[in-house]
Amino acid sequence: MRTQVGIIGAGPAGLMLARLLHLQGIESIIIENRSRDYIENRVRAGLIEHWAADLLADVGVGERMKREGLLHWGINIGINGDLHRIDFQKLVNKRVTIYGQQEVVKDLVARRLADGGPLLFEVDGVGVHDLTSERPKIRFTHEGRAQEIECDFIAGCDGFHGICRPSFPEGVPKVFERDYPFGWLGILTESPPADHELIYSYTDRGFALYTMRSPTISRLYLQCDHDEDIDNWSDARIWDELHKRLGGARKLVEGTMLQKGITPMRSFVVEPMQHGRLFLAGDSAHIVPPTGAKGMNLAFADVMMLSRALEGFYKAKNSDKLGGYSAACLRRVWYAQRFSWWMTQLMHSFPHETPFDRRRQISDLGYLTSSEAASRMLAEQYVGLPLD
Ligand code: RFL
Ligand code: PHB
Repeated sequence: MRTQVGIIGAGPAGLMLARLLHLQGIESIIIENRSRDYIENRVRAGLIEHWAADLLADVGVGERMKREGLLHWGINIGINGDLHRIDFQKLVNKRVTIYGQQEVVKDLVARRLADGGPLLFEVDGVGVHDLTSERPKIRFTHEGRAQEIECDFIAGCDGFHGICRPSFPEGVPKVFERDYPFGWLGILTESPPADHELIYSYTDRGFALYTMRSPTISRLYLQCDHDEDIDNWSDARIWDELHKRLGGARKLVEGTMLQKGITPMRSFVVEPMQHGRLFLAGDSAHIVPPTGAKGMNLAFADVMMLSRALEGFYKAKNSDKLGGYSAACLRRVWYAQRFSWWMTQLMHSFPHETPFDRRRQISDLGYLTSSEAASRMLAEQYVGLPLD
């Protein structure tokens, strides 16, 4: 096979890139190692920044999001049960959209198939080759047959555990990372949300987040140990802890659990995000802890940059933007890293923390929720900085 851009991974990054390229008349082939059913039902992100929701609508995949997504013009910050609202509308006149990542993926897959594909599922043994030549290649097996795609460029959109980042030559990439001594236990439940907007709840028992997917489905997270075993958490124990960390400020209605799982918390960046003709985008290049709700949004920002750079190459025969891709992405990536780290250290309890540390967090939260300047600083970053 032969194409202009070979895309590895059909997550938000790979699917959005394919759509952006299609709109510019640039060909691509997407390969994905999981099944369509698997990627369309993987429960992950839920919060879409203002510009990213506009992007989904602009590229023609926003119709269902506009119908089913929830527009939020603020969030609540709980400090040991006291709720304080941060009013995005007043502070920055922007909103965020609540709409599940798996719904975004479904909409993008449907669009891709309507565009005529190609999108190959359940590929195996993927490898990338000749990255510094003008004809990089992707080799894999599909339906039992060995395949090769000869490309002009390869987009590594294969997530944190993919094969693209490890294909950089040893010693080329620099890694910057931080692990956190806790994880998030997340549940999806058939019950109405505690509030019509999100509640980020700081408590002496640890952090909890009360979010949602619809007026009848809640998505709830509890800070837990980083090596926690989900089997130690019965449904009753999860609900008990969620009630306690909400602190009586709102009523939490219990319902059937549709899904539960534990997510580790990590900050990670690889620099540069490109090697030869391989360009990384999304989680393959960086991971943020979910406290700032930035991961999927960053994936969209990367592929916007990449599609502009590829457009420059094909339409204006200019490689400058391709050469500057990594540097252009990393500016935004580090803003999001800093914000996500800041939200995380502000909201969670840490092992070995001292009473001084707790007082400092409470004072930080008090300032954040009472100073208009501090609230605006949070709001501006939370709704998403504009794309360069
Ligand atoms: P993905 O979604 O991991 O997609 C990568 C795809 O590549 C496939 N793949 C391969 N395909 C072919 N060959 C191989 N060798 C391959 N190896 C892997 C995988 O099967 C997969 O389909 O990466 P992408 O596209 O970069 O998207 C990133 C987002 O998924 C991620 O950043 C977000 O989910 C992060 N995140 C959030 N982001 C937000 O913007 N807002 C949120 O509210 C938010 N909440 C969250 C989150 C992530 C969470 N977890 C579970 C990590 C909440 C949680 C709990
Ligand atoms: C979600 O709705 O899953 C969600 C929202 C905000 C976050 C993380 C996850 O910070």
